[in-house]
This record gives sequence, C-alpha cells and structure tokens, in this order.
Amino acid sequence: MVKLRSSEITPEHLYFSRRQFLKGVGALAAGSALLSACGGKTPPSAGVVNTQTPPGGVSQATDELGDPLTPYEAVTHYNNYYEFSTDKETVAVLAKDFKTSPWTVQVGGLVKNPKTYGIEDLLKKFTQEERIYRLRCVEAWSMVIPWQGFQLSKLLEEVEPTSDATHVRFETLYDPEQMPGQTSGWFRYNWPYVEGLRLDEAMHDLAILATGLYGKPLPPQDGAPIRLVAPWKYGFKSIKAIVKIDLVDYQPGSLWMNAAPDEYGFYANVNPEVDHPRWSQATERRIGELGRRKTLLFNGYADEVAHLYAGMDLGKNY
Ligand SMILES: Nc1nc2c(c(=O)[nH]1)N[C@H]1C(S)=C(S)[C@@H](COP(=O)(O)O)O[C@H]1N2
Ligand SMILES: [Mo]
Repeated sequence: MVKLRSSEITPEHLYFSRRQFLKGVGALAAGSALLSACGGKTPPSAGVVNTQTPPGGVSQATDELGDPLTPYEAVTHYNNYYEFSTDKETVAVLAKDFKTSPWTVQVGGLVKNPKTYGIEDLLKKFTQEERIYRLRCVEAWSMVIPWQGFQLSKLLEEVEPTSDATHVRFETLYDPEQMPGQTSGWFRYNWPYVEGLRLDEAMHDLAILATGLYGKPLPPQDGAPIRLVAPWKYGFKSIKAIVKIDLVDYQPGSLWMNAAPDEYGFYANVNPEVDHPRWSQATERRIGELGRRKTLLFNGYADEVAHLYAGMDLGKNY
C-alpha cells in the first residue's frame, strides 16, 4: 500500500518536491485507488474482486504482481534525461517545448528493407497497446508505469534483419539547441546518447517502443515521441527520443559504458546479487512508498527472460 499521509512525504523519502507530489496525488485521487484503504495484493484464492479502480486511460490500477501504478505526477516529474538536466525535477521544465513533430526514425544497417518512418507512420502502422511495466533505475529507485506502444519485434520484422545482424543499436536525437545538456560543460558524455540490445533481446515480446503513458501521448521528459522500454534491464537501457535504429554485427557501445566502463556494462540486467561498485542493488526504493523493497532478478520478469542468459556469468556480463 502506498502511504500518502503528508507527514510522511519528506525529501528523505521522495526526491521530487512535496508540493508537486501532493498536487499530483490530488489530481489522481478521484479516479485512482492509490488512496483506497485496501491496496496491495489480493490473494487469488481469497476470491475477492480487486476493488482498485484504475485512473482514466489505463485498464488496471496495478501491475501483474499487484503493485500500484506510480502516480502520473511522479512519472512525469522525476526523470533521468541528461540531455536536459542531471536534476530529475528540472527535466520536465527544460523539456517542455521540445519539438517532437516532424520526427523521423531511420531504420537501417544490416536489413533487407531499410526505411525512414515518420512518427505518424509508426503510430498508424503498429497497433498501440498498453503495457504496465516496472521501471528500475540503476540508482536503485523504481516505478510502475502504464505505457502505450508496440513491440520492437514488429518493426524489426518489417525491415527484415539480414542473417549477419546480431545486435541493434539505438540513437537519440542530437540537437544542442534544444537539449542544453548536450552543450559544453558535459565533457564527460559522448553525445548523442546511444544504446544497444542483442538481437534476441530486441525481438523479445517484452521489449517495446513506447509512444505514450497513462493513456496520453508520451511527455517530452519521458522520451517523446518514441523511446525504448526493456523492463528487465536497468532504466538507462531504455533510450529516449530515438531517431535512428541500426542492425549491426557487433556489440554496440553505450553512452554509459563509455562514461564509466567499470560501472555500466552492455547487459545491465536487473540483478539483486550484482552490486554497482558504489552501492548495493539488493534493495530499491519504490517511488511513493516508504522503506525499501527487495530487488527482483530481471526486475521480476525472470520467467520470461532468464532463458536469454542461460549459461552466462551474470556477474561478468553485468
Ligand atoms: N536519451 C536518453 N535516454 C535515457 C536517459 C537519458 O539521460 N537520455 N536516461 C535513462 C535512465 S538512467 C532512466 S532511469 C530512464 C528514465 O526514464 P523516465 O524518466 O521516463 O522514468 O530513461 C533512460 N533513457
Ligand atoms: Mo536510470
């Protein structure tokens, strides 16, 4: 159960502003069960109907584990997006006027049918479905987010990777005029933000390209107009504002691997037993909750994805 008593909402527990959070709670209270007395998991055996009412535009008030959705206000005002700011609460403000139209995504490399898609083509061609996923940042906080989007596999099937393709490389827009974090001073980072997946990871049913959340178009701060979501991996793999997707025959680097190779690897699978060199990954802070939760292997998606890593040393392949 999410505890929302104002006395408990302190910067110690929640790093976004208390005022903003309470505003969000107020806005959600009408339609949401986040304030109901009986949140949390109902054992199926009890035969009790889950009385939590989902907020507008969303089909369920919880994920498949019974964890409540993180309030919209938190999802959209506590963001990691270094192109705008390293301050999570400032991202939404600086990204407010980010231009997402016209927008194209160039899909190429080792494919039979390279193609440049307008964002509107992608929205029309691929049915947008809801996916309620946990998002676990490598910094050890997490959220539950109702996304809309479509499976990355659908797009890849359309461009037809050749038999040489082994990995997928993603690239974010490079536009320092719009993205102040990409200008000088951020010498540590090699813009544009890039990320990658192994081809079998990219083809997995759980991997989506998200175009919306909470039944609305994706806000700029969450990666509009289109971003990756790979929920069993640390959040930094889920690259925002994608303009380029290439099929390649090598393991692509990523901005975080380049910035700190000892701290961030290619796989970045959520794993309670593989600590970050500077902090434990055994537990996490669910935004909006008190205390900490145990981190779940593969962020709770082990049944679906563990086979992808059979026989691999997850400590070495971090
Ligand atoms: N282009 C780009 N994508 C990015 C990031 C970023 O800084 N730039 N941050 C990543 C990190 S560390 C996380 S935890 C998630 C956060 O997504 P959210 O702000 O929608 O919760 O986006 C990821 N995608
Ligand atoms: Mo993150």
